[in-house]
Amino acid sequence: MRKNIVAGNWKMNNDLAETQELLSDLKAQLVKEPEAEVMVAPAFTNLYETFRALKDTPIKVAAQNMHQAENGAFTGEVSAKMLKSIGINTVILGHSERRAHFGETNEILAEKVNAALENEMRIIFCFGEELEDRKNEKHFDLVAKQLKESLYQVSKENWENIVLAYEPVWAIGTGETASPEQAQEMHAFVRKDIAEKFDDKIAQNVSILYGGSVKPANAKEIFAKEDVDGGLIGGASLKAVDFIEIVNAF
Ligand code: G2H
Repeated sequence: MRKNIVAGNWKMNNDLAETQELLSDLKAQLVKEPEAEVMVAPAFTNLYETFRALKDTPIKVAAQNMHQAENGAFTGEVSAKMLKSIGINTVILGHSERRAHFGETNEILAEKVNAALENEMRIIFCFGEELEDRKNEKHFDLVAKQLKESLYQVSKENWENIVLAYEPVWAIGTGETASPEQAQEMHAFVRKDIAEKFDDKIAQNVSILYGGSVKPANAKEIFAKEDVDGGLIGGASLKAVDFIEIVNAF
């Protein structure tokens, strides 16, 4: 059975003191054992502090990105080995902001996926179309291409370390959300594509999260859809009360 997951993507927000405040709010407000697996992804500078603070809680910690090389002359970058050395075993890859602002192509992402898996890391792999693609009814083709070029080299055994996150670019940080039906339609398409390329068991077991302006007011309705197994939450994960309400939508 696939897992329900709620992951907070804190993006480039919060300095150390602000992170500590958010962490103590999260710990205070997570009063009941969550039904879903819960994760947060802070900026690199706050990763170790977050890992340390959440060690005895059910909340796991992920990085927002990593470089594909083990080490070397890559100024400003962080490797899988470095992340693992501070206890971080999960990484978000392919977020649309990395694709748009930092030139991450499907090919680069395939290298990052391979590097993460070689280092026995779990991946939250983001994909999704832009508004133009949807207007031109190219959204299914575009998503199929993203998955094929970055992810379909993964061996069957490694699929247990992959979590998918469908994030239509037009719904990110815009207040605009895909309707639960639009999310369900794409998630079902992705599951079918994986079943055709790999097998039905892999397709049924992979968790597919929805991301893009999820908030307490819409989480329940989105998570209720059959093929939606949780959310990747940006803006609404920066306030503990909102994030925990979203976690409790399961
Ligand atoms: C999409 C999402 C989290 P937000 O980027 O990855 O952010 O919830 O702010 O749209």
